[in-house]
Amino acid sequence: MNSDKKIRFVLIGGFLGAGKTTLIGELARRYMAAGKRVGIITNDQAADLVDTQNLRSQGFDVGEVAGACFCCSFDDLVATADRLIADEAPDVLLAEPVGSCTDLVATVVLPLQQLLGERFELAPFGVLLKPTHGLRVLAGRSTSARGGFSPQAEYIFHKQLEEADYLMIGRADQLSEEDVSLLRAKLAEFAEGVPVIAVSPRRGDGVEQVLGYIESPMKPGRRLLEIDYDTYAEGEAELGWVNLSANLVDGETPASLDSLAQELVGAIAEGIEATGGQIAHLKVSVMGGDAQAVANVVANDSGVDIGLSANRSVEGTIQVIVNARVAMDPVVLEAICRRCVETLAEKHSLRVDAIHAHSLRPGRPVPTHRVTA
Ligand SMILES: Nc1nc2c(ncn2[C@@H]2O[C@H](COP(=O)(O)OP(=O)(O)OP(=O)(O)O)[C@@H](O)[C@H]2O)c(=O)[nH]1
Ligand SMILES: [Mg+2]
Repeated sequence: MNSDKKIRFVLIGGFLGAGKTTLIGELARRYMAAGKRVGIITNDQAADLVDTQNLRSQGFDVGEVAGACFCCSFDDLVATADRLIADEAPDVLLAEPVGSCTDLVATVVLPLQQLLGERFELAPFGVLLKPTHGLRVLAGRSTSARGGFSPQAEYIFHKQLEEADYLMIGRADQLSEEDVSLLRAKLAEFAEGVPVIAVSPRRGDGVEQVLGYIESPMKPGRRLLEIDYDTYAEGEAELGWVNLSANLVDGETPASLDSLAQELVGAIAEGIEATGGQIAHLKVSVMGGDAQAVANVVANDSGVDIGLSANRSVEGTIQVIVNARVAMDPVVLEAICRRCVETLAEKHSLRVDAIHAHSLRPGRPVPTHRVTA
C-alpha cells in the first residue's frame, strides 16, 4: 500500500442476523480479487465469536473487539484497527458492529472521521435490513419473526435504518418482487432520498452496487439521529446473550461437522421456542482440524440455515461455539445451550470437555464519543 494513501474504513450495520458477516465476507473476496488488501473487525459484548472464526476460516485477516460494542470501546476499535494495519497493511477495513447497536453515526462514523480522518477515509454508512423482521416491523406482516418483539426493540430496529447513508434489503434471493417493492416503499417513508439496494450476498446480487456506494464520494454520516437512550437501553436489555464454547472429545468414529452444527442449533432453537423466547439470532460453529461448519436460526420457526458448510467428517477434538441472542432470561438460555451440548455429545458418543459460557443482558450504552451536531 502507498503509505500516503488513506485506508478506506467501511462500517456495515443492521439488526442481529441481517446478513452483515455474510456480506462482509463477500465484499472482502471481491476486494481481494481486485488486488486490494483487506482487514476485518468483528465486535461483540463477550468473547468466543462465531463470526470471527467463520471469517478466519474463509482465509481473512480478522481482528476482534470483544467485551463491549464499538461505540462504548472506541479506543479498542482503533487499537484493533492499528494492529491489523501494522500486520497486514490493508487498503480497506471492513467492520461489523454488534447487531443490537444504533446511533453509530454519532458514536463511531463521525468520531472516526473527525479524530482519525488523516488516516482513514470513511465510506458512507450502509445498513442491512433483516427481511423477516422488516416485513413484520415495517409492514405489519405476520412472519416467522412473530410476537415478543417489543416496542423498545422495534425502536432500535427503526433507528438503525434511519441513520443509514444507503440501505440494503438483505436475503433478496428469498424475497418476492412484491415484498422487495413493499419494503422499498416502507423505507422511503422515513428515509426519503436514501438509496436502497436489494442484496443477496449469498447469490451475489447487488454486491457490485454496494461496492459502488462504498467507493463513491458520498459524504459519510449524513443522517445524525435523534435518539432516546432510555428506550434504546431498555430494548437492548431485553435480549439474553450467551456465548458458549466447549470441546467434544474421545470420539471413536468420524463425525460430520455440518450435521453436528445443524443438529445442535435446531435443538437449542426448539428449547428456546418451548420457553417462549424470541430468537434474534442463534449461531453455532463446529470446528475440527482446519474445517468449520456454521449453522444459524434467525427467527422463531425460520428453520435452520447452513451459513458455512464444512463438507467434512473429522476425528479428534471438535470445538463448538454457540452465540445466542434471544429475547429471554440469559440464565435460562445458558442452561438450554449447556443441556443441548451435553445431549448432542451423548448421542454421538463424545465427551464434553472445557465447557464455559458467558451469559448477560447488554448494559446501557455509554459511548466513548458522541457527536451531537
Ligand atoms: N438465503 C440467504 N441467506 C443469507 C444471505 N445472507 C446471509 N444469509 C444467512 O442469514 C444468516 C445470518 O447471516 P449473518 O451474516 O451471520 O448475519 P449477521 O448480520 O452478521 O448476524 P449477527 O452477527 O448476529 O448480527 C446466516 O444463516 C446466513 O447464511 C443471503 O443473501 N441469502
Ligand atoms: Mg455477524
